[in-house]
Amino acid sequence: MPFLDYQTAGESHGPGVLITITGLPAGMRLDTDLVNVELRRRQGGYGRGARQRIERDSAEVLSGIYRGKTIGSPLALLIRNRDARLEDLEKTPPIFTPRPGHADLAGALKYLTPDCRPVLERASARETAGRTGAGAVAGQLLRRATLESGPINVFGFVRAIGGEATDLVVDPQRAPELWKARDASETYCPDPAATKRQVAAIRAAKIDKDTLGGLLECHVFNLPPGLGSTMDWRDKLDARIAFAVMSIQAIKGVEIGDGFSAAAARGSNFHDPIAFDPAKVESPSLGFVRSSNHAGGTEGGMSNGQTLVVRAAMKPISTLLDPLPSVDLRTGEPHPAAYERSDICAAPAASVVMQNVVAFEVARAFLAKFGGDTLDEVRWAYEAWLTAARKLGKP
Ligand code: EPS
Repeated sequence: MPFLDYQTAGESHGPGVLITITGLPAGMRLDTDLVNVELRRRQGGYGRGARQRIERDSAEVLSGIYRGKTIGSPLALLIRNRDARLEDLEKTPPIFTPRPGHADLAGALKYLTPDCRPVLERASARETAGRTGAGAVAGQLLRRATLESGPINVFGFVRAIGGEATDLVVDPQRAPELWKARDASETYCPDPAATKRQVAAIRAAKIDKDTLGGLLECHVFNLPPGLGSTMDWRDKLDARIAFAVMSIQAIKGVEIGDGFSAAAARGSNFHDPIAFDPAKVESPSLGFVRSSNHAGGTEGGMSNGQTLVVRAAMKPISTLLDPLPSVDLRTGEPHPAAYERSDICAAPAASVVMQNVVAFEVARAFLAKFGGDTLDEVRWAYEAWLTAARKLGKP
């Protein structure tokens, strides 16, 4: 049985972005409309540039489906680029003056070329359309495999943009309401007052010919304990999630739970006391409740039955209308960095990417524990394990 994995291919202005997912169980109905909802959400958010008015991202299924359901073979999805002009020399000129903050300089030196174009085409966040598509499929798998006992759901949103933050406390009981508020927000922040401040901050940055980053957050609800592993460092759930989130374009920091602020805490105030509530034994937490969640839902590299909380810091977009000093790679002479069409702020889009890459990592860990050739076998394995775990400690 293959292990759940995926690859993306495609350049920003090439014909499209291709996603191949391997290791999906057979018998899962794939709702491409739901994949497309995530793709379109990723294209949006206040602060996006003109490119997103050209693109109409939607996924075409190339393989892996028979009569609407997965068959266990690799699932290939194609998202076509409308702005496909990579082979048009007039429209995609070479770039010889690397932008500080982009992949341009490191990539040009790595591939021994003064033209940054080939590297930036792949480094571009266009590639995250592929990761969003893969995560949207994984999110469906998670929900379908866990429907009976409380579906695993992943909720990503924007916490702050350019320092304008919401202090919203995410209550899993209010999840549907938060979802609605996020989807009504131009910055994907489920707090209307903070949204207004964030929009104003992006507008001000645009007037100043500048760019902004932000703080993104993701919560995974109904996560059972025991996903990931403490036996091998490569299988630790928190480590895999940190890796996946850090790999999103422009992310410079990732934390789980209290993250960096844990460094200043005392153990007695930090660790989350354990209690047992028999009324919650049927929930994915198996009745083990905590009065706090500083750990962010993982202990020892495994989920612990609490909500998983991940936060990521995104740096400001590196393409600046008022470019920073750089160098012409052909001559070594000083020259302002290149400018080409870009976004002012892509934090809302990145929160969608983050939600989906986290969903993929959770699905990977879920199948590592409960995997089977068919979705039914995955469901049975999960239900059988829940039944056995609920008997723990009972005579
Ligand atoms: C990007 C530059 C812009 C963004 C792009 C990422 O593209 P373009 O140069 O075509 O205007 O729009 O992001 C996407 C295309 C996308 O779909 O997210 C960059 O330099 O990284």
